[in-house]
Formats: sequence, C-alpha cells, structure tokens
Amino acid sequence: MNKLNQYIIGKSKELGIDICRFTDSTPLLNIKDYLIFRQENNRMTEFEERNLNLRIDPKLTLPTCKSIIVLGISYNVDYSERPDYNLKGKLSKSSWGIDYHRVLKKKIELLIEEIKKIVDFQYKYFVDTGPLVDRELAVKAGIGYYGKNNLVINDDYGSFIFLGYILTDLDLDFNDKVDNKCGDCNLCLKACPTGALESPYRINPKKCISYLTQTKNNIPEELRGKMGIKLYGCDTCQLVCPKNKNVKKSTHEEFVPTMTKGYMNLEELLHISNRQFKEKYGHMAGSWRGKNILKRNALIALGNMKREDNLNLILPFLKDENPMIRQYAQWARENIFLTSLSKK
Ligand code: B12
Ligand code: SF4
Ligand code: SF4
Repeated sequence: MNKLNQYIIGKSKELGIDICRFTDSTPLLNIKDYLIFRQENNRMTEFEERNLNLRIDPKLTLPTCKSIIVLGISYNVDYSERPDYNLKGKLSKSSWGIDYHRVLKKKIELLIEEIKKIVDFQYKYFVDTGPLVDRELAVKAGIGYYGKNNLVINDDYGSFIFLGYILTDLDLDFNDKVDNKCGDCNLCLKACPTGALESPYRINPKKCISYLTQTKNNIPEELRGKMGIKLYGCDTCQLVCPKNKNVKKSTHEEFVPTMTKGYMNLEELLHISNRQFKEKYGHMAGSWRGKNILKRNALIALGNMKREDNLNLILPFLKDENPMIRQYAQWARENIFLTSLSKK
C-alpha cells in the first residue's frame, strides 16, 4: 500500500471507522446480468436506483473516478437489556441507537477533511443511498465475502457492519478480494421465517421481512403472519450465522439503544402524534418511512400475538381515517378470531 493509502487507513482508524479498503473504478460488470434478472422478475425494490448503468459504473457518478475508498463500521454492540412493558415490537439491530447514515456519514466527512489536509481531490461519498451496489464494492475491495444470507461478512467483525464509500480521483493502491469462508451449514436458509433466501446467495427481497416492514405496498396476507413482532428490519439470518460468533464487538456508543432498548411500545405507537414521534424516534434509522408504516407493523404484531385481550387496542382503528390502518386493523382482528376459534 502506498503512503496515501497508509495515511487514509490511519486517519480512518483514528475516526473510529473499523474497516478501510480500496478498489478501482472499473464497472461491476459481473453483476449486470443478475441486476437485469432482478429487474425483469419483480425482485427489485423501490429502495434501489433504477438506472442499472449507474448501479455498476462509478464513472457515471464521478467521471474522474480512479479509486474507491470502501469503509465498514460494526454495529454489533453488546446489549441485552429489555424494556419493562409487555406489548413490545422488535427493532432490528440496524435501527438501534442513532441512524447509521448520520453516524457513518459524519465520520466519512471528517475523513475527507483529513485527506484534504494533504492533497486536494475530487470525491463523492455515500452510505446506503448511493447509486452503486454497496456490497459488491465491499467484496471487490476485500472488506469481506458474501454469505449465503447475502450479507457481506468481514473476518474480524462478522456481518453486522454498515458500509459506505468515497469515489475519488486519487491514485491509490487496491486490495485483493478475500476468500469466501461461508460454511455449508445453511443455517441462514433454514432459519429465514419467510423462505426469502430461496437458494444460496439468492434472496427474493419481496419476501424478506426487512422489506415488508419498510414497504408502503400491500403485504401479502400469507407473509403477515411470518413477521411475528418485528416492527422494523430483521436479524434472523445474521443471528444464526456462526460467522458472527467470537467476532470483535462494536465499540460505537452511538449504536447502543439506550432509549428504545431495541423495542417499541405497541400501545404508544398506535397513539403517538406525528410531532411526538419525530421528537422521540426521529433519530433512529427505522423512522425513515414515517410513523404510519410502523403503526401498520404494530397492528400486524398485535395480530400475531393472538391474544383476545389485545382486541380492545385494535378495534378503534377499524374506523381510522387512513385506509391502510383500517385494513391492517381488520386483519389483526381476524387473525386473533381465527386463532381463538381454532382453540375451541
Ligand atoms: C435494497 C436493499 C435492501 C432490500 C433488498 C436486499 C437485497 N439483498 O438486495 C431489503 C429491504 C430486503 C434489505 C434488507 C437488509 N439490508 Co439492505 N440494502 C439495500 C440496498 C439499498 C440495495 C441492495 C442491492 O443493491 N441489491 C441488489 C442485489 C444485486 O444485491 P444482492 O441481493 O445483495 O446480491 C448480491 C449477492 O447475492 C451476490 N450474489 C448473487 N449471486 C451470487 C452467487 C455467488 C456464488 C456469490 C458468492 C454471490 C452472489 O451478488 C449480488 C450483487 O452484489 C443496499 C445499499 C446499496 N445502495 O447497495 C442496502 C444494504 C445491502 N442493506 C444492508 C443491511 C444492513 C440490510 C439488513 C441487514 C437490514 C435489516 N436488519 O433488516 C437486511 C438484510 C437482508 C438480507 N439478508 O440481505 C447493508 C448490508 C451490509 C452487509 N454487511 O452486507 C447495505 C449494504 C446498506 C449499507 N450501506 O450498509 N436491503
Ligand atoms: S432478514 Fe429475515 S426475512 Fe430477510 S432473508 Fe434474513 S432471515 Fe429472511
Ligand atoms: S449461516 Fe452458514 S451458510 Fe449462512 S451465511 Fe452464515 S456460514 Fe454461510
């Protein structure tokens, strides 16, 4: 690695960025066919850039791009406290603490300032919302390898890492890919509640609970029951993965869910005003789709709890002004009725 690479690695460590690697700006041609397949087979989500050329060619975003600094930060904090209320819905670790977009972007901005102290350069940086395929860049830069659960797994930190990247016109040396060490256990495929991991390395995102908790589209009835009490995101295929055992834990206080403890109070969520929601939960990644999507998910969670004594919480929403809320309240009520009928 040349001196500039060393400098960037050193500064990124000082800033608390756990992983820093480098790759070139050639197009990600090897995934083009897969992206087309996804587009043609209803496997593309509304959260992705639609122009497939932008997804694979860094130079369409930064024409002078020569090298890409790819960064990873672990959010695998040690935390096991539970809230004291009963009616709780679950947040995935990716929505613990402060929104990772904010946390990692801030660190990247500071890193850019440090680089600018020694060399002027052109750049564009992204965390999650950029046009390119983040995971492919990370694999190309040797941050980690693909697991059969689709996650990029780093040798030291496992897969609970967020990714970000800086497109630059700098002359940098590049890292090699690392060997794929995903085992033959298939634990992720077996554990996925909806069968979204249809085959190794191949996810059907439209079946993934993470997608279902975020989409504004209708959630197919047969999948609602599989969402359990998950309000935002899903960690199942990572929690079962042996590559996340005995890894370095995250030291980033920002990802400790001091306020939510990793859950939300379902009763509160059903009644909270938009303003209160923004004030109390606006800092977390899971709030980006707005209050009503989480409220819908809270109704699904109540329906999945299958307890008749929760009906009094659900019934008022059968008359809600929002048709989506009415529809899911009805489903929750029916789900509870069906269960109590089958018990009789
Ligand atoms: C859309 C999106 C989603 C969608 C669709 C996910 C998907 N797999 O495509 C949904 C909402 C379901 C989702 C869920 C999650 N996401 Co998301 N998501 C994205 C986003 C915005 C685009 C993903 C994308 O481009 N997919 C396109 C396809 C082509 O990629 P892919 O399905 O991963 O397929 C790759 C592999 O399967 C592999 N592959 C295909 N065939 C084969 C065959 C072999 C042999 C091999 C080895 C590999 C291989 O190549 C493909 C191309 O890279 C990215 C950010 C970004 N801009 O890139 C974040 C991103 C992928 N998500 C992220 C996270 C954290 C999550 C969740 C863990 C959140 C949660 N807890 O709920 C889950 C994980 C679900 C899962 N098992 O993948 C991180 C992943 C970090 C990591 N360590 O991998 C990213 C990178 C955001 C970030 N910058 O940190 N996400
Ligand atoms: S995040 Fe959950 S639903 Fe999505 S693939 Fe993993 S286990 Fe399946
Ligand atoms: S659970 Fe097993 S098969 Fe799935 S990603 Fe982890 S090591 Fe690979």
